[in-house]
Amino acid sequence: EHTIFLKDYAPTPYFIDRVEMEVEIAPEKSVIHSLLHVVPREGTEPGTPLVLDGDELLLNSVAIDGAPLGLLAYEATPSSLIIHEPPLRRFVLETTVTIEPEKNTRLMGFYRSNGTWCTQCEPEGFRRITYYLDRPDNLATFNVTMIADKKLAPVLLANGNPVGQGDFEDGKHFAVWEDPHPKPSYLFAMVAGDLGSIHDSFTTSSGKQVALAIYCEHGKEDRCLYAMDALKRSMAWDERRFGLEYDLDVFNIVAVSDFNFGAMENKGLNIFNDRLVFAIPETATDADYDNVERVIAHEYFHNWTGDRVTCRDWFQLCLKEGLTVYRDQEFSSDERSRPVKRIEDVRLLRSAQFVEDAGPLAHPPRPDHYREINNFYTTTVYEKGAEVVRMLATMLGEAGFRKGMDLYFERHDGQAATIEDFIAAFADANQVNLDQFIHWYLQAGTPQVTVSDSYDAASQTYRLTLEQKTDPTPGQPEKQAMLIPVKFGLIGPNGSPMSWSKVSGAEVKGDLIMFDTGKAELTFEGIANRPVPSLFREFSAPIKLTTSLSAEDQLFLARHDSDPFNRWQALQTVATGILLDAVKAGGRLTDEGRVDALATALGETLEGNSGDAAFKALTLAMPTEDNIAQAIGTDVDPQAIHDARSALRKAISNRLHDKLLAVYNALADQGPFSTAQAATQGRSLRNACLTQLVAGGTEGAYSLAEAHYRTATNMTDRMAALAALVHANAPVAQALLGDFRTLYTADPLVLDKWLSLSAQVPDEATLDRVKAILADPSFPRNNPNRLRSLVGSFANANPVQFARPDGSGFRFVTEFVADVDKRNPQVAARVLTAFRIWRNYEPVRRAEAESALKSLAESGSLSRNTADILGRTLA
Ligand code: BAL
Ligand code: ZN
Repeated sequence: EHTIFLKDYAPTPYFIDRVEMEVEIAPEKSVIHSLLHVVPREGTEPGTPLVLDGDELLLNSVAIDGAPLGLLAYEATPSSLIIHEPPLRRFVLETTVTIEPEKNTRLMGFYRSNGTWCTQCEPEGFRRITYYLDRPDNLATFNVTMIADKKLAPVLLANGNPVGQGDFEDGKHFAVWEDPHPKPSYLFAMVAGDLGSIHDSFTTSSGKQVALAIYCEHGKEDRCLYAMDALKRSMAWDERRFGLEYDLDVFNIVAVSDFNFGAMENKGLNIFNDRLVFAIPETATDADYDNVERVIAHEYFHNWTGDRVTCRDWFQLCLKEGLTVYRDQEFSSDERSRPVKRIEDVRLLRSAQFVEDAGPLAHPPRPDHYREINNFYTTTVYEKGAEVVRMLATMLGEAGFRKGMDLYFERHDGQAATIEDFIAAFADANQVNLDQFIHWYLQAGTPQVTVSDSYDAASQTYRLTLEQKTDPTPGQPEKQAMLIPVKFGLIGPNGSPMSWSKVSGAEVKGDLIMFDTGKAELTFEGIANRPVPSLFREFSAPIKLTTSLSAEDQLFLARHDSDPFNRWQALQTVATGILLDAVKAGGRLTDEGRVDALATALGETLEGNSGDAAFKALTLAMPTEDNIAQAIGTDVDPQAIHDARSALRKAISNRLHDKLLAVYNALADQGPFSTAQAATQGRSLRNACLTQLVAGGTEGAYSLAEAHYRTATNMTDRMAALAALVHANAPVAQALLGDFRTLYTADPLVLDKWLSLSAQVPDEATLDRVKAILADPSFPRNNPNRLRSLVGSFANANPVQFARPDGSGFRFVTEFVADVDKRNPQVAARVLTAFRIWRNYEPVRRAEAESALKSLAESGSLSRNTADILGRTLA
């Protein structure tokens, strides 16, 4: 039912190349008057109807070239406006509709957030504003006149450049915006409201002045300064790295408090969830600052990868998203520590995308069918999409990658393109064949690479055998071998790199093995001693690696590998081995010797010079409970995992106590707050030491953390202490949570941190506390950030309480989904994805999860969003 297939793609018989809109904004009702300049496509037969999309629109009038249409000439259905026999020449279709932004709780189309009128049109929201060809392959220029009460909405913004404004006598005023760049409707935006703002400017490399502004609720202007700084750095970076300049006179950003996405790249008018704009030390953590910088950059970079070159259809979503995530990752890497950024990105990939790829919601970065496109704004499209682009860059090198990007823009600027177009640009610019590579876009599932090796001293040869296999995923029982770039090195006994006289068995280009078959057996000649291989340096491909390396070899890599990612990875691998054995033993550590060896290596990293402070902080973080669950695969018992991980962290804490405390104390004097790298890294290492000390579970550590919380002068330190105590379920945690709530009641974004931590307490009482918070009449039931912070955190970040063996955690979440679905299907469907792991649980929890999901299915009419996720989850 209602499945859309890529193979059915066809251009529309008519297209719209110019839109003139007049929007009268008023409380309760807004009226949209649209002039659509329609052109029949060549070959369109006479009598072919023009079918426009519409959703929850009240149609007032329809005319063609100024002449009203008779009732028989058109038909308005709940989802469309059909013009039965339009002229077979260029004409202007004129419609007037009424909409009710105040009643729009889906937050799709034109809605009101905290008094401000704003839009969200991607992917299919524009049809909730006016009848239109609401699909990404229709590109038009837009002229928008906005009219509103000047007191209620002194600020009137739309896409493009401001070209007119004025006052009316009745207290209303107007503004006219012209966007000269043809764009699809999903990039349309309008904002009207009484907003504060900050202003700045940027001069492009060709000398053009761009006026920059960020708008927000009055009184929060100072919280936007960091975002403005990030914007200017992003603009400069895109010129430096890709030669891409901005192309309008103004660039506006608006922060709103009710928003389904993180942010939206509307042409010249980015609209943001305020949590990704606001950052001051008192309310934002360093992680929040990073996120603001990353998303400001991401949306800005879309101006070229998304807006100037857009997607032909929604199947191509990762054409703009994967590429733009890759670009924002590179920006952050250039601005900060590259190895640290890479480790953080891989952690996210593994904890979110690998899980998605291993479950019922698995899909390729470019899917070939969907029921509800909103459900494809996934970590696979975004993060795996970025990994695929990264592999291209790894194989082609920075110069080759740039050549491909340049050709892509040369060929497709102003067009709606496909993944094939994108890959062709890289293949043609570099004269390489990427036919096999494109399978990364078409095939779901995480390839598993298994490696074994042997060394023959007599012939001085070293053999490396690689095998790849990808498990079946929904709709894809058979998998092809992928082209996997393996960045590698061989390390000799003294820790230095080894070279070879000859290699055979697979194509090796410099430090890259092009592994493109099911199995490859490489032979390296001229190897004087047994080497330890370092494979997938920088995590050169999004795969799961199994090697036959011993814990000793891994610890050798942790000490000697020149690649920081693999030094970190080696420690994680050793820890994972210990944890898997501990889970088997019901949550107890079984091999104290290996724990000692791991602790020693961690201690060396902590005290040594082999990485910056943030790198050291990352090495101290043990694999997450989700990581362990994933490594186990089936019959998962989250309680045993939790116990095993707690035991390992405690053991490490005890063994490293003095070192951790010494580093903690040495970093005590932080000076005034700064976002400079040395300062943020210092905080991150100091807080990682504190967290690790708290994991030891001693009164002393709890007191230290409580003092850290109480004396903190910034949110990073305050949250770090509170989170450490919450995750340890320390007795003082509840009192401090209460204190935190009292301190920040008036600040919704900080309250989100409280909601999230309250939901993460690993304690039986948490579920009842979460229910009580949600039932409080003052809880903002329609704000996506609040709902996600509370229930999203419970479902995704409290594995033991979500998966309570009595099923009450599951039922709480499915009942929540059923309720929220009535108002905001996107939020409901997103929370429901927490069940994508349900089949991996041991039988008791599995049965409870299934029963909760089945009750949801029987609970009545669900939105298409939620029904789609539920159907696939249960399939
Ligand atoms: N396009 C939706 C928000 C983003 O990915 O930038
Ligand atoms: Zn994006």
